[in-house]
Amino acid sequence: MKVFLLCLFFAGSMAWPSFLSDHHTTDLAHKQQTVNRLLFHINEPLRFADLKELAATFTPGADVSGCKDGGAAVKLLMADLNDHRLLEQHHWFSLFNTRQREEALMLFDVLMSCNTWESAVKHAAYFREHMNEGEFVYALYAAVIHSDLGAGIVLPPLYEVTPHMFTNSEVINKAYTAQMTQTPGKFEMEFTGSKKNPEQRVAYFGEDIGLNVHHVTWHLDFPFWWKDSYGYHLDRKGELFFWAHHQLSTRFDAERLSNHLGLVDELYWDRPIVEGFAPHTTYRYGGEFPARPDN
Ligand SMILES: [Cu+2]
Repeated sequence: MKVFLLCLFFAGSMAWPSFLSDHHTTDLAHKQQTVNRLLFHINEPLRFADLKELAATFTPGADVSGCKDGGAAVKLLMADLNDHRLLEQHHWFSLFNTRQREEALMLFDVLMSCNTWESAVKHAAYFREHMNEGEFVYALYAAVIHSDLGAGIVLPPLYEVTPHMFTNSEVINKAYTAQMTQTPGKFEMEFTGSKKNPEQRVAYFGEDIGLNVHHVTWHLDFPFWWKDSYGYHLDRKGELFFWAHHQLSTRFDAERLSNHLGLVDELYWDRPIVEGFAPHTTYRYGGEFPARPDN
């Protein structure tokens, strides 16, 4: 009987995902690995057995002992999920679409409400399989940055997770062909626009991938939608917003002057923008980023 019980115990501990049962696996390196795995091939189902199993067996809202808010946030999100009100998967996501942002922030609320790493991973694994990928990525990034549970984790640069948003469709198409024909290749990305356009001289600045990922990461550090009820105050958020963008536009002006171009034109909501822009980037699902013709 003792042997039988012992066997049961071992079988039980084997069935429980290893990264949750062993306290050693919630060290920083394993937390980092879990975040990397949650983001790996974001448009495909989870492919790591532990996370896959969690997503299939965990029912958010059923046991709210892992939630600081008594399950308020997760119940709100589950109600919309069960009523099929959430944005489908394989659909474009924009933070500036009010409803889509609302949904992403509902998940952010859930992740912020988790009182342990284990609870956060269970919720993240489940909602990765049930929510729009863009909303999931945004919520996870914001939560890793702003929750105490994410301290020390290095988020992968977004061009690795959503390369379509940083890469010209010309290169993306070549990459698909390379994949389909199993022919590895190295593809140079050109800046957008015609070389005849003088603005092309500063394309290296506006289209710099590192600078763009810095910009989006800055906005994740100081989100415009932040509320102090998330747990702390983002000190001097407006001042920092002005400072960061002033730095960017001043440096852009300096680059323009160095390339025999005038300072950047002032922007008015009610006046047309003269210089058009065709980003040549695409949504993973849902077509091309809109282009703006010259005025
Ligand atoms: Cu900005």
